[in-house]
Amino acid sequence: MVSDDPGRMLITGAAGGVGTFLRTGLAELGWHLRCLDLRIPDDPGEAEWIVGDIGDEAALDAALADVDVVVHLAAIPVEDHFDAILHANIDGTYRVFDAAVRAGVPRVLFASSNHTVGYYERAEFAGRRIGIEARPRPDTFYGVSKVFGEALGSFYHDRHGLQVACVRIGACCARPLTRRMLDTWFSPGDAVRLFHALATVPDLGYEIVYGVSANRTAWGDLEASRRLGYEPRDDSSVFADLFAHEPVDPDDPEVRFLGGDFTTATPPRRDETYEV
Ligand code: 15L
Repeated sequence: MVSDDPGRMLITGAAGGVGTFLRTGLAELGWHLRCLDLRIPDDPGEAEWIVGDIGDEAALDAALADVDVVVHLAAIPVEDHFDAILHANIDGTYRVFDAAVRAGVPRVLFASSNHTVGYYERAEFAGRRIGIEARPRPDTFYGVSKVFGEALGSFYHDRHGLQVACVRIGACCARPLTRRMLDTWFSPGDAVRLFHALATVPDLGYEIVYGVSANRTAWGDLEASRRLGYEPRDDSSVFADLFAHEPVDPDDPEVRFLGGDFTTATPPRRDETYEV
């Protein structure tokens, strides 16, 4: 049963794509939201907004005061040059975990990614799911930063007793945009269901879960997410016809690797900046 008042939640990176889906749906489930981002979006909703960088300790301390759970989404969401990933995703994630402990926040939900395992070949998992026991095989510096976040969460759990769930998010968008996303699609509704389940499940220890819908062709194992209360309702196969005409070349990285063309992504030059 959904509580009328599940509590107070901070979402970092709340103005971004996944952040917008989550803050809208979680507010509908009764969460009191505080949102931290570099800008206030055009559709801020009822949430309290703090404009600031996760690298700014004072902004983080203000954002984390009196919250029950943090959803940490703020990050560069694709490949970039290492220095940019180091600042936003690696150093930034450290700062969020550290501030959570400082503020006494008991639970952090970390937005990891399917790109932690992007270099596995799809053929290896034909007809079965990849579980979290498979060693990480990140496909980018971006994927490496998400492996770091998972390891950091494990450390903060063991050292400080922080409750942590790392969600290996697939493609969180209104509908799959490519054939590969038929496997990794994470519908906005299912994303809200999973994060709500992880935020409310009693006795969360340390978990890594896959964040995908109940797609017929999904390769991410949903056993852990279901055990923690996730009940996905969507399945990408209703969109399969959109891609049925496309040729399937087994040597195409999009087909060959779980991470698709992230395995061939080259970072932009150092003097180029990434625009969110
Ligand atoms: C991710 O981790 C990215 O943040 C997102 O932009 C998508 O590209 C997604 O993975 C994906 O694999 O499609």
